[in-house]
Amino acid sequence: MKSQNSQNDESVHLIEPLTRRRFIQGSSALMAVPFIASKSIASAPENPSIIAIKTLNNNSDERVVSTCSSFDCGGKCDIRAHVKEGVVTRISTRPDADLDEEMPIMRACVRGRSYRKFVYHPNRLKYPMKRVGKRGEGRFERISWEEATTLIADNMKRINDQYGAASRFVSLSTGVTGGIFSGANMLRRLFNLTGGFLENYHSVSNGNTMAVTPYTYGTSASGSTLDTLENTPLVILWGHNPNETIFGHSNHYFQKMKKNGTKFIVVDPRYSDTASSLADQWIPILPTTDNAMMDAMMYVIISEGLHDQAFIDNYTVGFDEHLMPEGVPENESLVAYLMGKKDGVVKTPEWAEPITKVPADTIRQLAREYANTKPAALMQGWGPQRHICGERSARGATLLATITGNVGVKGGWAAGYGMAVTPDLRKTLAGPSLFENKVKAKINITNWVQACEDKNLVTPDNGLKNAKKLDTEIKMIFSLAGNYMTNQNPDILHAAKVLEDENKVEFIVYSDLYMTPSAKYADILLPETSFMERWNVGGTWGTGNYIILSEKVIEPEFERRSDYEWLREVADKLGVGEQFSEGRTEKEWIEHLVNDAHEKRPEDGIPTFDELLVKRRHLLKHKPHTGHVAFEKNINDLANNPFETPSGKIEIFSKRLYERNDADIPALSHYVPAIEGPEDALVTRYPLQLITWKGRNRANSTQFANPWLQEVQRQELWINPIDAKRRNIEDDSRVKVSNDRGVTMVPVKITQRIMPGVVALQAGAWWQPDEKGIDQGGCANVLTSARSTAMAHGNAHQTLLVEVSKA
Ligand SMILES: Nc1nc2c(c(=O)[nH]1)N[C@H]1C(S)=C(S)[C@@H](COP(=O)(O)OP(=O)(O)OC[C@H]3O[C@@H](n4cnc5c(=O)[nH]c(N)nc54)[C@H](O)[C@@H]3O)O[C@H]1N2
Ligand SMILES: Nc1nc2c(c(=O)[nH]1)N[C@H]1C(S)=C(S)[C@@H](COP(=O)(O)OP(=O)(O)OC[C@H]3O[C@@H](n4cnc5c(=O)[nH]c(N)nc54)[C@H](O)[C@@H]3O)O[C@H]1N2
Ligand code: SF4
Ligand SMILES: [Mo]
Repeated sequence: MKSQNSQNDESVHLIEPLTRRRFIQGSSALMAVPFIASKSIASAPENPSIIAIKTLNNNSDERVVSTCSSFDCGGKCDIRAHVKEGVVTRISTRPDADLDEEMPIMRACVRGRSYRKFVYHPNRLKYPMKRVGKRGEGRFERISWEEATTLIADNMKRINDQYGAASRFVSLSTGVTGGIFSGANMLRRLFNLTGGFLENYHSVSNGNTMAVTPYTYGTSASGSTLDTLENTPLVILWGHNPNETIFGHSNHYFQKMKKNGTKFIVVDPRYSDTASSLADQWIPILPTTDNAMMDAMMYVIISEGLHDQAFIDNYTVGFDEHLMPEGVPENESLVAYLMGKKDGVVKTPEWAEPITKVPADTIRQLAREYANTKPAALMQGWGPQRHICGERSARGATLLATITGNVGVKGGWAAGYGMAVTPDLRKTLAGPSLFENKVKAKINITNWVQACEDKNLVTPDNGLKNAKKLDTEIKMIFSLAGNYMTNQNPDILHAAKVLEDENKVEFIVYSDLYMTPSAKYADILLPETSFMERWNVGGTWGTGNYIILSEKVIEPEFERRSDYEWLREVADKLGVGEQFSEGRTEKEWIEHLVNDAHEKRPEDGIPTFDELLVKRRHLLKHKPHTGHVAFEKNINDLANNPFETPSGKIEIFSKRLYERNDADIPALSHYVPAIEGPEDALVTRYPLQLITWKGRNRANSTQFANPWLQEVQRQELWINPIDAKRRNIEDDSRVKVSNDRGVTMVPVKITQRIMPGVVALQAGAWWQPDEKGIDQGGCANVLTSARSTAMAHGNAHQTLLVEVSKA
């Protein structure tokens, strides 16, 4: 292990006071950020060079602490924090000596390498604060923790008494979801101890595909462990960019496969980093038209006899008239649809070409290649399912995998949701400790603004579960480690307007490390510790197979406290302190949760806390380690292992969806033009489709303010040279991107990496409204729509039309 802290590494910035001062005063990137309140209140009194002096004085030996972050970042890496005299001076990552063939490399990405700047940023919140201006203005004053926790406890009680427990809401917060312990979950526990709260469901990340994949396979766990792809000759990455999204370390496996000769094809409107590093072929496609290409591919495969008839006969329903479920009239099968038996339209590549802008010959070639290569893996990312038609495209690919016999076969891939059966440790470890919620009604996360606005806007038809109506509006919001009240939510301007009205939501508590755009809507703003200042256990994404200790590295500075710590005080004030904490510190809770899972679920191979801490160097594999092929059991012995669908088979045609009779979620997944897609009449006013992607320099909006990461990739609008020329737009100039919902101003990058007709912004840039309310930060969510998907009622951030003009 290296222990030398060389002069030329990144810590130079920290130990050289001049550089540091220059960075604080002169960084234009930071100046652009709305730090109105934090400038004077949160940062001013402290001398930022304290850290610098501490670092300069040190002669003592360096300590290297193994840890990991708890962000929802796609991975979970082995981070080594180099600590001298209580200060992190450098970050390194998993050394060669620790590599393990059965595991991904888990080396820090560029964000991980920059964690130190996230933790030691002068603009980090330092003290609890209380709003003084109008809500949303961002004016705060410093208060004591005693005042903060008293105000919180009093309001929790008052609002409960006045409006009922269902008026209390926990906002989406993924900032601390990669760990088994989080403030948001402990808040749920406290709410449940004092009457309950309004829970939400639906993952904004993957909820649409999670909801629809079971209509094909009976379950959403359609993924295999990635090691099983080792000898796969062909991988099609469909709207999938693991080079940037990490995605359970997929890229680790893909790069190895690439070296061994696997061919990669990427279908994406953008020439993504994954396309540039992996792809033998890039197929650009207009967003929301994926199903048209899938339909045409299936047409080619079936009309040329390349489908796997034996597989179809044995394992599926709905392929043709012989394989239809009872009680469905003629011409509803897949073959009937593709041959145009009902609508007279044969779904040829020539039919799909003008819709998708993919040349017919390319569609034909891809269809033949996919069907002729055995096995082949068509793997979907989640960008396409975050569209209004996301349920259709997620299920569409499962039909392609099915008719080519790539399901349940080593080296194939079932498409759809794509995570393996690996238990989600983050949930299962935290789950049992939450107590029962007495409020049974649940809203979809997409309903939260409506539920603040007017309780009657939320109905069973648009997402309400377990109740016919809501009894009350949301009157109190806690957001602990999320930026979803504004920034990450679609149609920000509408959400902000609702939040500004203090007669609607009466009390908002927000904890973060930074004065984010959502923080400005807080009534009480709390400075949380970072993952380096507390204990946790990180769990990797669903294709991974390990948990990793997130060891506390440094002591918190200023008045920063973990959410759990202040929640304990609130619990005391509400008279439930002992039940809430059971006398445990945060670390003791984590020990308890891990040891409990170790005892109660021996089949998962979860270690004890001690093993994690000492014996096996902070990191442990759990089952299934490797070798899991989704649906292999069902395919090997269907009689004893039927699929969990009503028919017990793979459902190409879903009778359940047929009976639902909703044109937006048809029984056979197929192309339906999307609202605000390229066939919408709105294109006459807003001719460009805008998509967002998850870029390498932040996890959603987390680390947006990290100056090192701002240098990695600036926020800019990608536009094709053809579209730029039509608008007389010059490279690097500022442009205005607009639609009826909002406007954002951003520099432009003219590039062939985006296809004509489509523009793209990286997701997660901070919303930075100027005096006139016009965003100057290139934040896509001032433009996105809060429309929700047909069945899951899920978010559809990706589907929208805009126009771009010179600023
Ligand atoms: N670096 C980084 N990694 C992350 C995150 C991050 O913010 N930054 N966030 C994490 C989180 S929370 C999540 S949920 C995952 C998300 O992972 P994904 O949802 O898979 O990531 P996205 O970038 O949204 O989408 C993947 C690709 O889909 C493409 N795409 C968009 N629309 C369409 C379409 O209509 N058709 C096709 N074929 N392609 C389309 C985009 O151009 C993009 O390259 O990533 C995780 N990993
Ligand atoms: N246009 C568009 N919008 C999207 C998406 C998209 O692709 N396009 N993706 C969607 C998806 S998949 C997701 S998951 C959501 C994510 O939306 P959010 O859940 O809001 O995630 P972040 O934006 O990362 O915000 C997390 C916040 O937690 C803070 N934080 C980090 N660590 C800590 C900590 O230890 N304690 C506390 N208290 N705070 C901490 C960070 O500073 C950050 O402000 O966004 C969604 N929004
Ligand atoms: S941000 Fe995620 S992927 Fe990057 S180093 Fe941290 S844990 Fe790993
Ligand atoms: Mo996500």
